[in-house]
Amino acid sequence: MPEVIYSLAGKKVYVAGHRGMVGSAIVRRLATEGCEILTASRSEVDLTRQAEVEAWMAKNRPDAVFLAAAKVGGILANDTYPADFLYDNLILEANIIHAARTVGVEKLMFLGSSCIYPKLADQPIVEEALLTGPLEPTNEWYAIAKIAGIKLCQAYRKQYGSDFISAMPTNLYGPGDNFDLKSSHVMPALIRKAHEAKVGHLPEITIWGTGTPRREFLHVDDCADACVHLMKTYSGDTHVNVGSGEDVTILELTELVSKVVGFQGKIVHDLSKPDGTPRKLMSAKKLRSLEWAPKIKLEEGIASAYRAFLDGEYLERSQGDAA
Ligand code: GFB
Repeated sequence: MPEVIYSLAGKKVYVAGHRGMVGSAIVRRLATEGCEILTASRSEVDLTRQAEVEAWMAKNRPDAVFLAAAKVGGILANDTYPADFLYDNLILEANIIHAARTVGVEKLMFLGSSCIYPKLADQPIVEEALLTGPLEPTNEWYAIAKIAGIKLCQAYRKQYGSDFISAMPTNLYGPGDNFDLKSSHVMPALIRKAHEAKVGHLPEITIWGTGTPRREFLHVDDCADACVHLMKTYSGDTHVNVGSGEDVTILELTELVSKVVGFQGKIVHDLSKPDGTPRKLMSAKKLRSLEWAPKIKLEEGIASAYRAFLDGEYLERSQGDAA
């Protein structure tokens, strides 16, 4: 473990987006840090309303903030609701980051996404590849909002000396995921499709696109562990990639999910749906140099996500919600 430069013990730590998959995993992970965890429901504070965010922050005065609130969704939701993905994410991150500086938050972590990188970036993608080429069109709206979040942290660090850092997780999955087939990411969609085909004795499942795109997956509990680790041990201008360092094709993933779920039928393709970016494997070098590595292997993680699905521990949303 590298030197702890910011201990969370005894601190008031606000997790924005605590009902989402990532925020709830961070709340679970923080339980052993000896801190007081602050959360706020949507009825208490609407994060898209500046005055409400400022009033809540002034009243509660957190010492540290994990900014895990976001409008999120899979490839189709991103492509269908560009205004929501751009506006909601820009406004909520600007509100929280600005208010955090105003009330003197000591440390803030902004969470982004691997889609911030150029569509055709060299693989594995290093942090320095940011803003070196055009984005993937299906999610450029979300990506622009997330790039703005990184820039806000850098700008407040430069102008005010605020210790605001950014982490960029890869494609995440796990308990608390969105299993709505129109708006979800690929992992929960495949778990649901394979399960429903198995119990319904259907001969096949349909996946979107060609199955050739490659994606990197990380269990959300590993992601939360990495975020807490970075919060305690990292301070710097540059965002940090948070991934597993390994990727698979969507077809390989479908086969693995089918194996875990116990579905033995055929896999067919809906080619009217987009493939998205061909590959986005992030370099794990920076995070490894900070002495963090994931613990949950893909097959084991899928099994735990499937158990959570069977237990009904999932959120179903119409267009995606807090990350
Ligand atoms: O996870 P996903 O929706 O998002 O899709 P992205 C990944 C790949 O899986 C794409 C394919 O090539 C999809 O075409 N796929 C196959 C499916 N079957 C399905 C299915 O039933 N549902 C879904 N959703 N996909 C998102 C971005 O990109 O990743 C966000 O749009 C964000 O902005 C997120 O960055 C992490 O990996 O393509």
